[in-house]
Order: sequence, then C-alpha cells, then structure tokens
Amino acid sequence: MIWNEPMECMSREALRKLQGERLRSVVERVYHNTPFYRRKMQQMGIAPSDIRGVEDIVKLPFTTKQDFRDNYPYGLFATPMSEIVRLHASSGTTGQPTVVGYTRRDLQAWSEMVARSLTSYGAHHNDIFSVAYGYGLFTGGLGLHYGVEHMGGAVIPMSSGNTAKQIQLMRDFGPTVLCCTPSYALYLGEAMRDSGYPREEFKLRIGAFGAEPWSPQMRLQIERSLGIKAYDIYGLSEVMGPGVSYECQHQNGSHVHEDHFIPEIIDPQTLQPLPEGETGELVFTTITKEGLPLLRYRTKDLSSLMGEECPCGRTFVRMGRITGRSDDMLIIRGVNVFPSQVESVLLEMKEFAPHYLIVVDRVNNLDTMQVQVEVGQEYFSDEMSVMLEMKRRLAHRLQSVLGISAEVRLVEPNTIARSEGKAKRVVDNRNI
Ligand code: DLL
Repeated sequence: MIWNEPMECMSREALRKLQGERLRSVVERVYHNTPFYRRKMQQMGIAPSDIRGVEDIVKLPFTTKQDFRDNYPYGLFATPMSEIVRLHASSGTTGQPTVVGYTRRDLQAWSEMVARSLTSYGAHHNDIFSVAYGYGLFTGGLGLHYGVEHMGGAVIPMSSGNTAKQIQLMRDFGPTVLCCTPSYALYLGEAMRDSGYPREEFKLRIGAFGAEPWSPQMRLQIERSLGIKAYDIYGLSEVMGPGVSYECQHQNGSHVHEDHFIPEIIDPQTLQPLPEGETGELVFTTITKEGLPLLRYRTKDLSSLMGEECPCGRTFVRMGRITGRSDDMLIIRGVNVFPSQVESVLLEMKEFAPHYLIVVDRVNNLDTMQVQVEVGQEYFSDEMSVMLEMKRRLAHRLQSVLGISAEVRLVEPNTIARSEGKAKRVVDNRNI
C-alpha cells in the first residue's frame, strides 16, 4: 500500500520541477524572514533570484548545529512565535539544547510523512501501535503518535521505560506494531521471553525502529526474538523528527520524502557534493517547512544516495543505512550524547580535572555509560563519605545535562592516560 501515491510515485521530472519551485520559495522566505540566512547569503554575494532550480542548491550556505547554538533559542525561526504551535529539543554539543519549532502546517506535513512511512511497512488503520519512543522534548514519541492518529490507527502512548508494564500491555492490549529504538526492541524481546507468557499471546507483526544506528544482524535478531518484520525509520529533530526517510517492503535503503526535503551527500572535509553512490555526509534542505526552514543542514550522518528505480514504485531517492558520523556524537539508549557535554559539566565543578574517559557498553541489550574522571589533587580524600558525595553530585549533574544516567567512577589524579595527539575520550565496546 502507498499512502500518497501521486506524491510518492511522481515522475522524477515532475518531482524535480516541484522541488525547484519549492526551493525558490523557501530561499525567498528565509532571505526575508531569517536575518541569519540573509546575512549569510549577502556575505556569499547571492540573492534569492540566483536560485532558479534544484541545480542551484550548491550556491546556498550550509547550516550546522553550531548555528543553532549561536542563535539559541529561536533565532533560526522564520515565522513569528504566534504561529508556532509546538517546540521540541535535542542535545546540543554542550549543555545547551537545540530548539526546533513547528507551525500547524508543519505538524500536518510531519504526520503525513509518518503515515506514509508506516503504510509502506504494511501497517494500516486497523493496526494498534505501541509507541515506546520517549515522549517529551524528544521528537520520537509525539512524532510517531501524531502519524499513527493521522492514518487512523489506534495509538498506545507508552513512552519508553517501565518494561514490565510494556510487556503486560503488549499482551493485554494486543498492539500489532511496535515503535521504539532497535536496542529497546531487543530488550523488550528478552523481557517478553522472560515474562513466561507464550509468544502466541502477543499480536505484534511490524516494528518501526530508528533514532540510533543498527546493523542488519541486529535486525535479524530483533525479528527472531519478537517474531515480527522490522523496518527502519530515520530522522533528526533539526530537519523534522522521525520520518525524514523510510524503508519500503524491499528494504534496500530508505526513501527520502523528496517533496519536502532535498538530500545531498557531501565530502565532510572539502564540503563538495559527491556523486550518487558515494559515501559522505548527508545534508538536507527543507523545502516546505514554515517554522524552521533549513538550507543545507549538515547532519554529520554518513550515508550514500541511490537513485535507481525501486520495485515498490516509489520514485523518491533512497539513502543507505547510516554507517557512522563525521563528528563524535554518541547515541546511548536513544539519547544523543556529545563528549563535550560531559566536559562542560566537569569544567563547571571545581573538584574535577577535565581528564575523563567515557566507556560505553551494551549489557543485556541495554546501553550502559560509565564516566571515569580524575578528582583534583586537593579534593582527593581518604574519607569514603566525602568521595561518595562527590560522586553522587556529579552523577546527578550529568543526568540533568545529558538526559540519561551515567555511572561515575572517580579515579586518582594522573591515572587517565594522557594523549600526545587527539585525546581519546570515548571507548565504545558495543558491537552495533
Ligand atoms: O532520533 C528522531 C527519530 C525518532 C528518528 C524516532 C527515528 C525514530 P534526534 O534525537 O535529533 O532525532 O537524533 C538524530 O539520530 O542524526 C542520526 O545520527 C540518528 N538516527 C536517527 N534515526 C536513525 C536511524 C531522532 N534510523 C540522530 N538509523 C540522527 C541510524 C539514526 N541513525
């Protein structure tokens, strides 16, 4: 089934024309409504009239997470706040979050894109969806939620966590579609087995998994343990949230909603566009968004684009699985974490030296994070209670800045290996 056949299966020629028109209109809008873009374009010596079609996209400036930081909180918005009806946020590179805003029309477009995605997985309005992505500032929960309602499905707004309850309601309410991070899906599979309820008592048949990288092997493992077919859903808050791209039944890459976004792949060093098929950094230009339109947003995600026809009939270009990042962002239990956030916490607490090591692991399908940190010479104490209190305060501060809990291990001064070049801040033992 295809949710919006006229759009999803439009001829490439018509699509390119539509993209050109929409690109022109968004450039015009940001030039007049967002001082940040006007300034950038003026510095580059370009005017909206220089953008005639999609091919001119390369003339436009890039946008980065740093630009969000410099314009915190609302400086990149292109509409007055009176037209914004929803705000979300994701992790910034320091303690400051990245804020995104949506107009009513933006939310409608987003819901439709999620509905298209779920439909392409084989879900329909008779399905019951357990949405176990986090609700709140994270776009996962509410993004999926509104998409399900838009397509007429029944949504169980589970949010993440409280696994025993998830299992019980999955058995009692009979959801047929599970939406969560792939690592949580694995964990739920295990919890289901341990619950002692026979598999036949669960009705799950489809999974919509994303928000973190996962491998083909992990897909098989999830499918086996939950007895479902698992599909990938990709997205990022800055560009919209979940549903920027979606898999179809052929599962050979994810279709990008090209009537709303123009994807590019660039070389992260030279910033030059790369030809189809080559791996580089994914860049998106939003061409319909009102609240927060973005020109050439650098996702830092590494992928490639595939333009060959897909047997499903959709004409939207496909992007390959995300194979890594061109920065140091980690995704731990679905939450984006930058080592620099840990550093900023250590720098604000005088007891600690900014020498630290983040050790990430996966134990029983759950990500764990340990922060090893050196205590400053003059704060080191033989008294257990003093050290425990220090540890508790740091753990508490990390939890509030990162949004996830971390185990803190205090170590003696000068025990963390010093590097002579780029410091090694992260040891990731997960085998994703
Ligand atoms: O993770 C939005 C989302 C929610 C997507 C639910 C899918 C499902 P952010 O918190 O802004 O938004 O994180 C975005 O997560 O740049 C990727 O690095 C990573 N990511 C998201 N989806 C996938 C995926 C949401 N399917 C960042 N595969 C992105 C690999 C993914 N990585």
